[in-house]
Amino acid sequence: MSTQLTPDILAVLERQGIEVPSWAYGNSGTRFKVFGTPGTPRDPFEKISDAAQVHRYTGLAPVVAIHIPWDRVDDYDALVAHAREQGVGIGTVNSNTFQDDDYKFGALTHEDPRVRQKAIDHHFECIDVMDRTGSRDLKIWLAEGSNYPGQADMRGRQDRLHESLAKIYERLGEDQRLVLEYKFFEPAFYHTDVPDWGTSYAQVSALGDRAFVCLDTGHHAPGTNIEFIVMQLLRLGKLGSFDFNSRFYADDDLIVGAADPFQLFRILFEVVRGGGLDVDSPVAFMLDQCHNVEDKIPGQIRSVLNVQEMTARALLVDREALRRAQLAGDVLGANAIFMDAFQTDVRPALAEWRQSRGLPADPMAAYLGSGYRERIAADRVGGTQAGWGA
Ligand code: RM4
Ligand code: MN
Repeated sequence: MSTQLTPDILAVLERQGIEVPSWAYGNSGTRFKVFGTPGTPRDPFEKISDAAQVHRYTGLAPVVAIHIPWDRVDDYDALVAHAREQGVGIGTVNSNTFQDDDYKFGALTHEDPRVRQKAIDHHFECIDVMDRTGSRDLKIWLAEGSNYPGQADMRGRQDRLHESLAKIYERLGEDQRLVLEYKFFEPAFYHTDVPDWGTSYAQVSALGDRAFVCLDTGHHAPGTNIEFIVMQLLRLGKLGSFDFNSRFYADDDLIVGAADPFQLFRILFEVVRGGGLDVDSPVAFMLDQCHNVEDKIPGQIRSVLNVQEMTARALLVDREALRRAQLAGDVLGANAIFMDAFQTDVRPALAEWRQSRGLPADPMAAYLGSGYRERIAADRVGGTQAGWGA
């Protein structure tokens, strides 16, 4: 076994689990066109079967996040049993208040108490689902804001958001958590009610210890130093989860580590530095991606491997040497230590380690050779658009 990955590093990698999103397996697209893929899942059960393939070949994706109502089923016990049979579990439950006419001018922030209550009730339904699936986290992303200056009372909306979130939070069980995701724009183009980590932090801090921030890597203005936010939230004990993806322009939801591998490295270095991979870490690592033109299961396999590879590289940083260089004011020396780890190819060592644990050295090739893709293409006719159209 190569000595590059020390037992300490392997111990961290061993317990790494990345939650995959059920919606990544359905057809998705842009507002211009949604391209169909042969074998697209027709229901939440089939989405879970597909997600389980990712875990089967990588050992990295033991949990599937679901989205309500997209993944609403009559029998959640059956969904849990199905997931278990496939070797995975059900993780974070995501709420959805962005596809109902009533929510045109807001949901949890709406001026009308009836609409607010409807949105709160939807979250109560999500908590009921969590009780059935044994999920820990309720993740809330809000599509709320306004398009024109003067259109909305931004201050009043912040107050109503707090009141609505407090009602939802109160309903959570002792072992359950609320994570609030921010996004700087879209679908609203002038103001957004939870645009940044500071707003999310202010809102969750006002709720209590079991409320955290969710950081979606695609939800910042270009040029934002995301690893600084990671550092700060870990420092404050309020980083609850990541939605990993990558972007060139806006919220592109591309494969994590594809657009900017170095940024992923910098983020994961701060995760390591801040204890985000420790045994008792509160951080859930999730993907939030859409595979519009590439095959979905291979897209997810690529994604979890990207996270694993970059985690390994982040763990390779010689932090003691780095600290010495920092204290000595050795600017280029410190930077060189950092870059050395980033430039290290860990793929052969990871393949070897994977094999030693009974996993395929090359998960992508193993999946492509398994015949699963051909089987679902033949078996499933009339797949649904498992995301945006549902
Ligand atoms: C949003 C946000 C959420 C995800 C939806 C599908 O932009 O990132 O996390 O649930 O998309
Ligand atoms: Mn997200």
